[in-house]
This record gives sequence, C-alpha cells and structure tokens, in this order.
Amino acid sequence: MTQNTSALAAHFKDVLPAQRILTSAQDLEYYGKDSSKQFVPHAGVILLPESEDEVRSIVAACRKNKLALVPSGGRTGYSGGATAQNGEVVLSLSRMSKVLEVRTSDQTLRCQAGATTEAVRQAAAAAGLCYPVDFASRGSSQIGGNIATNAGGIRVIRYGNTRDWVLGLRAVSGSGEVLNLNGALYKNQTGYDLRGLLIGSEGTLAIVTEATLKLTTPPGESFLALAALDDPQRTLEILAALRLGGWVVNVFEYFERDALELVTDVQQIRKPFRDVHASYALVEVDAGHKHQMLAFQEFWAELLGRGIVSDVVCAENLTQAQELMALRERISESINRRHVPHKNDISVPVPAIPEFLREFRARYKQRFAGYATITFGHIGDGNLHVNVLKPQQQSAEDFFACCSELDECLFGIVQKYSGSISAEHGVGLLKRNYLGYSRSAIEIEMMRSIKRTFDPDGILNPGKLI
Ligand code: 2HG
Ligand code: ZN
Repeated sequence: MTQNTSALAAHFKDVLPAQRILTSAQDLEYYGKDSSKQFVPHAGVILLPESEDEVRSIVAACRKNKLALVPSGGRTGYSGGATAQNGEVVLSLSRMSKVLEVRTSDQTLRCQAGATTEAVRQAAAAAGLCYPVDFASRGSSQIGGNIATNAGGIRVIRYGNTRDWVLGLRAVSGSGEVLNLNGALYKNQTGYDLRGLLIGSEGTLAIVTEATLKLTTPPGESFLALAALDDPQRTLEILAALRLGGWVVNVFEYFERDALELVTDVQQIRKPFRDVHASYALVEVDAGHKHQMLAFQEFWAELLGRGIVSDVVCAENLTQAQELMALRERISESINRRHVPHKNDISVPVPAIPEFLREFRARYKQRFAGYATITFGHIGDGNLHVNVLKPQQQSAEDFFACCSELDECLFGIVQKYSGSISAEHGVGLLKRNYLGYSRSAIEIEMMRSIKRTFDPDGILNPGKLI
C-alpha cells in the first residue's frame, strides 16, 4: 500500500467499514480498469458502498477533499470510461446488486445499479417477462454501467438501446444531491428530461444508484440463419427483402472472413460453410404469426436464386442456433484472447454502410497496409466495430501511439458520412480527443456547462468524455 493510498483511505474511515475500503495492489488493479487493454490502471483506493446513503457520503467526502472519483460497474467497457489512471478514488457499485422489485401490472423492474444484466433478465423471466437489452457480456455488465453508456447490443434493431428501457433513475450528482428522476412514470411531461441526460453521460454528471426499467413480454419462437455474402451492399438488399416480406427482424449482424476464421479457431466451433466467403450476415427473425420454418427457408432460397447471398445455413435446432450465434457473440472475446486490439465502434446511417466500408477499406489498404483489422458489428443499426490488431513485432506503446493516425483517417470518413465515432461503447478516455468529429463546438460547450451544473467541482470521472 503506497502512502498515497493510505492517505486516501483515511478520508473514508468514517464513511465505510475498513473491509469495504480496498487498498491492495491486486484490488487497485482489478477494480481500477475496464476491459480495454490500452490504458494502464493506477487507482488510489477502492470503495465498496452498500447503500445510496454511503454513495452520498463518499461523494461528499470527495467534494470536501477535492478528490477525483471514478464510478465503476462491471468494467466490461472498451473505452476506458471506468479506468482510473491518476490515483483516483474508485467507487464500485458491485455491492449494490439487488433486484428490488418486479411488477407485472405495469411491467417494471426496480434494481440497484450494480445488478448484472443477466440478473435483471433472469428476474424478469421469473415473472414471465423480459428485459430485452442483451449483450455477450450479460454475466458481468451491470445496469448502472449500461445506463452510463446507453449500452446497445445485438437486439437494438428490434428493441432499441438501454435508453428506451429506463423509466426512472435514482442518482447522486457530483454536487452530492440525491436525484430521484421520473420514478416509474410512463408519462411525465414536466420539463427537461434529466433522466435522459444522465443516460449515456458516462459517470461524469452523477452516479446512478438505482433504476426502474421497463419490461416486455418474452419473445416467441424465432428463426436464425447465417448467410454468406460477397459484397456488403447485399446486407441492405437482405434487410429490405426481410422487411418487405413482413419479417420482424430481431438480430441483423455482420462479420468478415477474418472474424469467422478467428472465432472458429479460438473457440473451436466448426465452420458453418465449406467455402470461405468475404463476409457474413447473421439474421434472427421473429417466427411471429408465420410459425413455419419452411417460409423462412424459402425466403433464403429465393435470395440464393437471385444471387444476393452466396450460401446460407438455417439453424434447425437450439444447439445449432447457439452455435451460429456464438460465431458473432464471441468475436470480441476471441480477439482479446489472441491479440492486442485497438477498438473502434463507429456508426453511419444504415444506407451508407456499403459505401463507407468500401472507402474505409481502400484508405486503410493504401495508408496502413501493415495493420490488420477485424470488422464486425450491428450492421442493421449502422454500427460497426473496427478492431485494429497490434502487429507482433511492434511494442504496445508504439502501436497505441500510432493508432491516433489510423483513427483520424477512420473518423474523417465517419464524419463525411455524418456518422458517430462512438456508437455504443462511449467516449471515455479512448475517443475523448476526437469528439469534434461527431459533435459541434457549441454542443461540446453546452455539454461542459451541463457538467458544471451537475458536478461544480469536476470530481466525477475527470478526463473522460469531455
Ligand atoms: C460486440 O458487439 C461488443 O461484440 C464488443 O460491442 C465489440 O470488441 C468489440 O470491438
Ligand atoms: Zn457491439
């Protein structure tokens, strides 16, 4: 324990019992970072509050002593939003993980911010309902973190982002006020939506302590297919055909050849096609009123006949469906296991995707041929993850330093197509210097003044987002 750490810990001795003030090097490292491999953690002390009152007291102590505070959830993010780099106090919500109430009358669930996505989904399911926002990191991602980043995932095309499912929030602002925003109201038109402002604010305005989430009826039967394509333009044609055919699309995901090669190799999943194709679309539709697999198969047979897809496999049972889904869901984990990636998470309007991809590929090939990229993502939402892989012979330090040039090139193209430099992972430390590619100077200034209102001393997640 460094002197610095013990001095920091002393500020909280009247706020938390000693066993919930963590100071070991191991804990500082574990709680001090998210899933990004890019930032070196250096946390000062870790605090584990168990109530909103304790959160409030921690904020008050930080404010009084001018200490920077990093709110921390499941730390599954990739933008460094929950990384402490400068000896900050880290407030982990992991001890506030209770699902407090599930109500079937208005289909709502109230939980503490540290409840995992999985726990929320299970509690909803136990009441015959569904919390539909879902991601591969469901076992560790926490609702508070999902709210802080307005997390999306693979079913956004059907159900929207976290924002669409948050009815009410309780939070402690950087000024130490307890905010109770919108309760469980479906309708409330009484001025500015402060709840909406906190969603996606990456812990820079307030620390979310509790949320009331909307639930829905569980999805019925669904059909899943993986299609092989030779040109991303085909994804738009498939999407249009699905919608024209009246299919309700639950999942419309994309990945390229290198992603498939990697995930099948790392996860030891068998290859879905004999031949290698340029790219793939994973499509799940609601069986809905159609209830026949045959109609789904005929849909794909027609696209095959018209040359829109080069090959297709429809899952015929649950195991097959899980295997196909894993091909997409486990890409990120496979990249992280095999490589040191630099992550990008961009979006452009859906119709611009093929043109964007063509331009991005051509520019990277011309300028950055030594850097391999793996591109995959939620193409139905216009959202792609471009992972740049560290070449083996380059040091991590040099690699991450070079990435700014690669990013500027990518973001220039994103800007040209009126896109976003961060579609779902948030800005954090990773994209902070590039905000101007997606937001105007006046917007950034307004964000800064909002930040000053909620957090006058700038103690909450300083250096992140803005
Ligand atoms: C996904 O869609 C996640 O799998 C992670 O958002 C993306 O690792 C990534 O770049
Ligand atoms: Zn994603």
